[in-house]
Amino acid sequence: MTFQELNELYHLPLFDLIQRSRKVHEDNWPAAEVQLCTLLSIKTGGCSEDCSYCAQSARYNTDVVPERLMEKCQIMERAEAARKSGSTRFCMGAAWRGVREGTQRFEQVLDIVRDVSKLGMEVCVTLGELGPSEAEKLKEAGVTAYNHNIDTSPEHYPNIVTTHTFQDRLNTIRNVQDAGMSVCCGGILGLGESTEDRLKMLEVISEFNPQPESIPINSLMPMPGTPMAEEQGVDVFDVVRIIAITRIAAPKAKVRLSAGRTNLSEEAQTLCFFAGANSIFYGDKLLTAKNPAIEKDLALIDRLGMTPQKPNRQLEAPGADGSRPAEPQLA
Ligand code: SAM
Ligand code: DTB
Ligand code: SF4
Repeated sequence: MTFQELNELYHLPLFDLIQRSRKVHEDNWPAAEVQLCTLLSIKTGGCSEDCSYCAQSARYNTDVVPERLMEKCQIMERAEAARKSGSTRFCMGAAWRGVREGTQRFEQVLDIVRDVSKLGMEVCVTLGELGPSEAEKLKEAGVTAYNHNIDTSPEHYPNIVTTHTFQDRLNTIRNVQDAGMSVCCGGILGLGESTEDRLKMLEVISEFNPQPESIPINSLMPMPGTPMAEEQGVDVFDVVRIIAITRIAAPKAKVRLSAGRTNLSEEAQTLCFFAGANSIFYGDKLLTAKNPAIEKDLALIDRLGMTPQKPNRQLEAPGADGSRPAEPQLA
């Protein structure tokens, strides 16, 4: 969708916008389903990058204690527990700039993915930058989706990160798509961006070809010690609006209400589901930050008469028609 179309949606009265997004949701998804995804930080902290929102960057003095890559047996325990608790997607995150073929750590990750993928859940990883061969190897090992967020607009990106570029992010996404993995790509609200930046981010994401299989919408969780520590929270109705617009712009993508749910009331989360969100991170921890308790989430889902979504390991990217999509490029 173009910026202009997104901007028109943004300026609709909230009820009109939600009415539209609800219709798109109902035409494309079972109305009351929510996907439960478990996150695990398999390599925490000590990252070389300077993403100014991130507690895991080695450049800032945060509460995060850097750790080595977790042992496979521990990861398997966590993955099995996630499956038992009803999760259908297991997402492993590493605080790395990226991974390179031939390195020991990449081989270790491939080995972990091979075993986790035997559990039958969707397997998502987020390891930073990938080249074409790394993407192919991950796909072969059993990764179903790769998470790589663009986080904000191309224009605002250099104010947030200086150690890699927005185009670097797009290149990785291209490599993931070419290797046949689904793309999970979204962003963060609350990085000091304007509404225009938020809509420009959605313009880029919705114009990927194929569109992402899932779009995480994070709200900044201000991390002590980072340059974003004092940022103001995002207005709840802005979160709802962005979710509704994302649903309209990418009808077949899962829209994931991601970081920041601990700051949203149950009523606000309900409005987000009504506006088009159909996936959450589930489990009391995100990567380093807090998330609502499992029992609370299950109780809310039950009270709303919603049901957890079944896993879909095929994960055809929305609109994939077999043709080679256009290169994502900065305008
Ligand atoms: N290093 C990899 C990368 O940058 O893609 C993977 C991990 S990184 C922590 C994954 C995503 O988490 C970021 O792109 C960002 O959207 C989100 N994130 C990180 N810190 C956050 C925070 N404090 N608040 C909200 N979202 C955050
Ligand atoms: C995404 O978009 N959000 C998740 C996942 N992808 C990897 C991460 C949220 C991280 C929140 C801050 C933290 O836990 O440190
Ligand atoms: Fe590193 Fe990813 Fe955090 Fe950036 S967002 S500092 S790349 S872990």
